[in-house]
Amino acid sequence: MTQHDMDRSTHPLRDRLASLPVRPRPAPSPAGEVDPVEVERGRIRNKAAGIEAVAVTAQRGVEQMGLVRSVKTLRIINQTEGFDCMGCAWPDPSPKERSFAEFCENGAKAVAEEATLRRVGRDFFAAHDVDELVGWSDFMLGQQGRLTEPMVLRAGSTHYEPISWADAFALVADRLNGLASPDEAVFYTSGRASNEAAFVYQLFVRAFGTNNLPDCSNMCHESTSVALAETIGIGKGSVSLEDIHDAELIVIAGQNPGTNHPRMLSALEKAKKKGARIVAVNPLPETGLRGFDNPQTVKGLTGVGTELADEFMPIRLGGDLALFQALGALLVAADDAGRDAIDHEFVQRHTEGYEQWAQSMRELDWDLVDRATSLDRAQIERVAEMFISSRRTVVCWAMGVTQHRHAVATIKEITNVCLVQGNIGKPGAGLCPVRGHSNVQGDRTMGIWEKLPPHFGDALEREFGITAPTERGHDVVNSIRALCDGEVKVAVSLGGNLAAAAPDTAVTFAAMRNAKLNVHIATKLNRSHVVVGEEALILPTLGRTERDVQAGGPQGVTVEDSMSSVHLSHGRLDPASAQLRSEVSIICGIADATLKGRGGAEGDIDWTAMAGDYGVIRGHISRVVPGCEAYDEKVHRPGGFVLPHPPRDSRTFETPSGKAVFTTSPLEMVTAPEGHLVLQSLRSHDQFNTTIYGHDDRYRGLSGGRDVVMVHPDDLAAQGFADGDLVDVVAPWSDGSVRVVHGFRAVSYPTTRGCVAAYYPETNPLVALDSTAEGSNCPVSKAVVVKLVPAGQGPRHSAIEGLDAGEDDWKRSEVKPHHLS
Ligand SMILES: Nc1nc2c(c(=O)[nH]1)N[C@H]1C(S)=C(S)[C@@H](COP(=O)(O)OP(=O)(O)OC[C@H]3O[C@@H](n4cnc5c(=O)[nH]c(N)nc54)[C@H](O)[C@@H]3O)O[C@H]1N2
Ligand SMILES: Nc1nc2c(c(=O)[nH]1)N[C@H]1C(S)=C(S)[C@@H](COP(=O)(O)OP(=O)(O)OC[C@H]3O[C@@H](n4cnc5c(=O)[nH]c(N)nc54)[C@H](O)[C@@H]3O)O[C@H]1N2
Ligand SMILES: [Mo]
Repeated sequence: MTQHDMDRSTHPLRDRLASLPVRPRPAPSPAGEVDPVEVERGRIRNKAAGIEAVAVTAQRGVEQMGLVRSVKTLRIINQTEGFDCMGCAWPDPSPKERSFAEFCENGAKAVAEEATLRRVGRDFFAAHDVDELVGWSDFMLGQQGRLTEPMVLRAGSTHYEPISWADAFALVADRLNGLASPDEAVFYTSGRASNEAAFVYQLFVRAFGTNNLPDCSNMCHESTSVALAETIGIGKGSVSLEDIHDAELIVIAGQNPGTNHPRMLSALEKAKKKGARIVAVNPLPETGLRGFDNPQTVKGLTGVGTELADEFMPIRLGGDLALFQALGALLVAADDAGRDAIDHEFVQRHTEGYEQWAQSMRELDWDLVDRATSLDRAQIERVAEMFISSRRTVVCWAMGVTQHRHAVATIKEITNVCLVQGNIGKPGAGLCPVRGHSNVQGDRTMGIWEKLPPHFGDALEREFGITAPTERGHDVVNSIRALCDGEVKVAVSLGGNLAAAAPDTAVTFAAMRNAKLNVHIATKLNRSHVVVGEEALILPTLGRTERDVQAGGPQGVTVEDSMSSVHLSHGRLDPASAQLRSEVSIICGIADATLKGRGGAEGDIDWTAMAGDYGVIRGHISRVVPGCEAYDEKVHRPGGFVLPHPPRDSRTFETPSGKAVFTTSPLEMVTAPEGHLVLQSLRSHDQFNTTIYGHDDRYRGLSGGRDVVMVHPDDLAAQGFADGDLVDVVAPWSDGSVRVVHGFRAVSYPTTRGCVAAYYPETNPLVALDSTAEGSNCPVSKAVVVKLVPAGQGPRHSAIEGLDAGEDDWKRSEVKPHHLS
């Protein structure tokens, strides 16, 4: 076996690609020669945040926004009268408990990227053709600043040129209405879109006639949504911020909060001070998991912070399923031995399937556990004792759990372990999937989903008189497949950067270039805007920091955080350009142009009224979206409101049997043949997904570049490499294809043996499109079997049969932007 199984669909990737037209590759840009990075090594930090974080916040703010604007902007992040930080989905404390500065270093960087004073105008597009821009790094593209006016790339043209809004809408309408079927278009959403934008978008798409609504969630927490819906009847986490504060035991598996959810550290610190114990499960000793210097306290600023994790479990990639089975087995064994380890009353009243699960736990193969986790058995036993002695346990997880082939099974096992101790629907306990994008959960609540729930479709039909499509639409991976196949011809994106965020870069690029029309509603230039087919549009939009004034006056939008709390967000800054339109207004413009000529109910939808006053949209939301009754009134309450969550609120489980479900899953793990390693792709401290803020992964002590692979010193030695050697990273797949990225700096790093780490999106070319999680179709971004070979000795190109695949498409050249000194 060269790679653990790919999805053996009846239509494998190689057949699919054979039909793609071979397009000429763009010529390398003059700056396209990539110099290998010289990574500077610093100390791996013991503690997150502290005074250094304050300094970086100030520096990045001033670089992008200037001093006055920085102060003005940072002051209103996450305040009730200000805007919701777009840095992550971690909840805000209640209005009373909010500090003056309710944001973190990385939230401030996210804001600075949007509120930047840099601009991309028509001169920029006249000076640089699309093929040149493909060769620019993500960092370079993003650093150009905010988009300022609608731009079109006409068929056969090499440069984007200005277009009026009316002509842009007419063009989209014409191409959409010219399709043989509405299913020939896909409509992607990234999780920054507001609830109002998401609602009108999905309404338009369904009125148009398709459920092709892929979203970033398909690459993110989809495994969570699937596993929780099946076991507890709702695909969302069950804890509030207070539950974190009140927990006795908090487990953090597959998550790097110090970088990706820094405000979570304040909550952990609070819990810790109240006596909670914290267990971190991670192949990497991530900085925030160890200690925290709260920059909002004097102690924190002077470095007298809090030690966070009591146990750090250096697990092997993909080992969490085995770990949670082991914990379950130890709980069952303790109960069998007469100890008080299981909440039998809860199990009996509220669950089904316990006996079968408990029996499978008794039969657990401990040798497999050892191999799958590479953890010390004594440590697993210590942690099991922590579970037994805790009456209130919270388990948190993120991408280290969701982006594996057996992710759904792993999350079901986490659920089993919570259910067996009754750790759900009581204070201080529960399941805590930590979402990524600041409104990714809200977008799903508003109906952004390729699987339209029947009750939601019925409600749309009642409210608008339309006939909602019933077939399942395309998720992200299937959208890319359908684009390759030529079945989908128009790709619209509400935010995001699908071409860079999706797996299998060469395949994804080919898919995007096979489109007839790509439409991007975006704040900033990114790679997806230049990896396009025949025609393309860039429609520049207001960001969340900016004032949004419509016919009905100033507008606010609503968002939902990771803990189902919904609240208003008001932009306060002047728009980056007078030509910008809000997301809602752009979507309504497209919808109006596309549908208004139609007879029937979809021709009657009043898009102008919705665009003029978002209160009208909230009225529709209150009648369509479950749990959102009296929506407009409730979101205007200070701090907003919390959506219902039956398991959390009343231990009610809306499963077919009305009970929470114990599930049994076979123990799966990630194995690699001799001489191979397992690679995970993750985020540095200086990026937001595909938006690269800089090249300083400060907590990990790495700076100067991103083409880096972190390897255990013994693995480096075993493969004959020294710290700092240049390598090609080669991924052989079970269908015989080989994917490669070149010239990465191998650095010695304390990761679990056999496991290596490198940054996303630079390593997306290695992830095969068909390698997805069972049950959720989420790309397996955290387990790619690779071999490291000396730089220059790897294959020159990825060999994906049927595709003229070159790594040339993914240039990482670092050219200095003209207006940066
Ligand atoms: N500043 C900043 N904030 C962000 C983002 C950002 O890019 N920058 N992105 C946002 C988004 S969309 C998301 S989804 C979240 C992502 O938040 P995270 O999930 O924290 O993001 P990753 O960087 O992918 O980190 C995965 C973590 O899981 C660990 N891990 C990997 N594989 C395994 C495994 O098999 N088992 C275990 N136990 N651990 C594993 C990795 O070592 C790493 O610490 O953050 C959100 N917030
Ligand atoms: N290998 C690998 N791949 C991964 C992951 C991984 O860990 N490893 N993580 C996956 C995850 S968790 C996610 S969520 C996806 C992320 O996938 P996406 O959400 O598609 O990617 P982002 O980089 O967050 O999108 C950034 C772009 O959004 C646009 N934007 C920013 N703000 C706004 C706004 O307010 N409105 C609009 N309309 N546009 C805006 C800007 O143009 C910016 O360039 O990537 C996934 N891909
Ligand atoms: Mo995400």
